[in-house]
Amino acid sequence: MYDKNNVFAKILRGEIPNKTVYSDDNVLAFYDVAPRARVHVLVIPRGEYTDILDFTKNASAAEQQAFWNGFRKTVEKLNLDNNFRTIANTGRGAGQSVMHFHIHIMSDERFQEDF
Ligand code: DGP
Repeated sequence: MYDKNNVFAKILRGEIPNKTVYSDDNVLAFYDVAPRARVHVLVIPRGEYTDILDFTKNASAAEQQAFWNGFRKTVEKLNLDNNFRTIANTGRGAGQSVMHFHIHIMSDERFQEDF
């Protein structure tokens, strides 16, 4: 069940401010409030999906295509020189704390050294 009061739903409604990187009719990308890399951005669909499984099962093909277009445009705007990591935590057991589907984009020079 999607909770309309999760923080990303509030961000989408403009009830919580965000530092936007990219926005269109289907997608919002904004800086993570607690960055764990030099660049740490979250990309979310505007539709109400709890996680990547919900999104890939229930979003229309058009929504899914629009999401990945927004994802790519976000990466291009960030000028990461094709060096970045994507993470989609799924389920509380894997560390998902906000139950609105989101992809982390993280980039940091120290990623060369570790996993
Ligand atoms: P996850 O653990 O995968 O569910 O990631 C949720 C991320 O959301 C976490 O890195 C912190 C970030 N976050 C939580 N609340 C806010 C907020 O109000 N604003 C922003 N910009 N990020 C938030």
